[in-house]
Amino acid sequence: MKVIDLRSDTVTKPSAAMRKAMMEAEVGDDVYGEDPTVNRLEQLAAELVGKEAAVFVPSGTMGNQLAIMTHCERGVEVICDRKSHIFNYEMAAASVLSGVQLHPVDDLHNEKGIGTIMGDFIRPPSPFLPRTRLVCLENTLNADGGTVMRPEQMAVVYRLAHEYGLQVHLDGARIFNAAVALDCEVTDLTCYTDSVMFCLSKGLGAPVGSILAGEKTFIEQARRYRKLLGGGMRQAGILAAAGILALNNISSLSEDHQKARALAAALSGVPGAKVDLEKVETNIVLLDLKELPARQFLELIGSNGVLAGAQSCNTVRFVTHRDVTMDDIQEAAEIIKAVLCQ
Ligand code: TLP
Repeated sequence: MKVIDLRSDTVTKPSAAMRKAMMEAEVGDDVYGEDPTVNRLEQLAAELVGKEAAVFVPSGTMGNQLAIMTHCERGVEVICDRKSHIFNYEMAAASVLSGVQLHPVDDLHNEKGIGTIMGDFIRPPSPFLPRTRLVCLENTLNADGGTVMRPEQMAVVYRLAHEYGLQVHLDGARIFNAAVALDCEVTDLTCYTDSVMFCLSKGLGAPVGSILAGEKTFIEQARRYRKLLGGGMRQAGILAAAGILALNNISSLSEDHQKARALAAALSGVPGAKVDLEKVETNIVLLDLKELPARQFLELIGSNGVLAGAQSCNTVRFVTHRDVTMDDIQEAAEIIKAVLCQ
């Protein structure tokens, strides 16, 4: 049976060109800093996001956790959005690995939240309170349906954070989706951050790998922590070669956004479910199933060849990507509608 896999953009497989580049990659021992392909990727990536330096890491999770570990000492607090990946999907790693406390904020990413981080969430000096050290933003915000934070919004957080002596880390797993959706340079967004993580392994199509970028001294320390966590990868040029090619796929992310809009449009108005078209800004579609449990719905569409993920008890997530075509999307929409109408 044909399968249309919309669980995540992480399911994208390396192209033939990537596999060839991987096979032919010039490699060395990256723990000694001697892998020319990794070095090239790190340099390209740092330039792309407008930072001094970058380090290649096995996953987005490791990139975010290295950032937290490097920015923070034990016992401090990190402000993040309640919907953020760092708070919900990283296995409490910030507490386990860095000994920090995450302080989740509702709607950190909109105007309302930007005001409240100042008023209520940055701790005043006190012998009883932890010190606030870092603000983590996420653009696009995955669990909100891939919504985009605009440069003006990021600027407000950045300026306020710096006024209070805090640093700003961006979980930019899908930052290029945000830049493409906003039709701006990625540096128009990353300039309002002290560090940024982005994933090569999602919509950009690399099989493995993410980047953490920031100031030179910050990346030097993060590199030490990468080794501490077992992320020193030796002849990683084989992976970096695919990562370099993945950087060519940035502009085509707009096609993934068109596919998401097409899916959302096809599903809008279907009985028994609701999709908020205005929130479909990038490559993620959230479908509110109202009464129907997400698990039951996923089994039904799965048995007809469409895969998606549960976002909550009654909400499912579809993620569009380069390995599904517009025809696949129309086919998936028909299957989903048939399941909802039965
Ligand atoms: N997200 C995955 C799942 O973990 C939910 C997905 O399918 O979307 N930040 C953000 C915003 C992410 O969406 C992800 C992965 C990560 C970090 C972590 O990246 P990896 O999976 O490489 O550790």
